[in-house]
Amino acid sequence: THSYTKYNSWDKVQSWIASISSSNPSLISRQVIGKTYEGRSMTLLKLGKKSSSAKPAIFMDCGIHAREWISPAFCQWFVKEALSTYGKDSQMTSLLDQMDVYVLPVFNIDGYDYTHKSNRMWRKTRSRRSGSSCVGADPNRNWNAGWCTIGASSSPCSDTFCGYKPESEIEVKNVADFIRRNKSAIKAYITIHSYSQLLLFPYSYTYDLAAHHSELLKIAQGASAALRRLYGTRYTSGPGAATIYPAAGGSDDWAYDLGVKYSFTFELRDTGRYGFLLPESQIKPTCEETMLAVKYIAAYVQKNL
Ligand code: 0X9
Ligand code: ZN
Ligand code: ZN
Repeated sequence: THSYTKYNSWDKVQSWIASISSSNPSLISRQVIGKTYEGRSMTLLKLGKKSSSAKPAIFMDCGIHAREWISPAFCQWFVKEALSTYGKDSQMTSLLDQMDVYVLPVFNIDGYDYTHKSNRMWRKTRSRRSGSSCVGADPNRNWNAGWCTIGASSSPCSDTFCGYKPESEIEVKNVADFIRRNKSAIKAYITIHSYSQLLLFPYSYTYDLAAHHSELLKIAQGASAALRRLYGTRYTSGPGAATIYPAAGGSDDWAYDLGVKYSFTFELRDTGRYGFLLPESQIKPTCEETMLAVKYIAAYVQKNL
């Protein structure tokens, strides 16, 4: 059975998606944006009060990397909190009245399933191609943003394989197509990874500063401060290249260059003691503190529509 304080298997997340979206039709709806390489449906949740006019939106995905289990746990937590605090928390109420929040609970479903059944440390997709016995590409090196120029590998066996071409991974193409189709509505892109306790923004494919560098830094620092207030967890904010490492083909840089100005990558807990194997006892505190940072960003975006 599904639990917000456990790492749920894909089967459990899938039935949770079905039940939560039918439980509250006035605040949540779902749409399939395509299938994964292995044929699983990628279901996107849309949170927000229905409106007669077009609403601006925030897009958030979790689970780009298969082994980063705290990430899908956060997306599930976010959906639960949004639904249960709408009408009680003034910020959440105003956010969902004015904007839609798209949540993709698990981006790399095939990889996530594989980490539950075969190899806990798998990172990539599970695509195959004739000519190589190695499986998968890194779905955070496969976007068309300085693709495969730095911090990515053209070797199919590498964990940071950039793929055969930009958007060669069907999961990346499905999400990129959705964001392109809804480009005029989408004002912010948030992607959740682990671990290292960082709040990153463009660029990662170059050391050049983004045109909106100082505004993005200010937002990231404000969000990190809000997060820290709950349990004292320290985050570092900055552009990807200088803060973690240069790495091209990432979703954050792609969304930013498409015109989504507020583009952020979270690297959740911890700083390496447990790494990807973050104990389930840390799901609740991690999600509670991360909510504060995501809500900080959402409030900023809302104020600056
Ligand atoms: O390397 C990554 O894709 C991310 N770190 S992780 O340990 N979760 O794999 C950082 C992504 C930062 N953004 C870009 N490189 N575009
Ligand atoms: Zn468990
Ligand atoms: Zn990651």
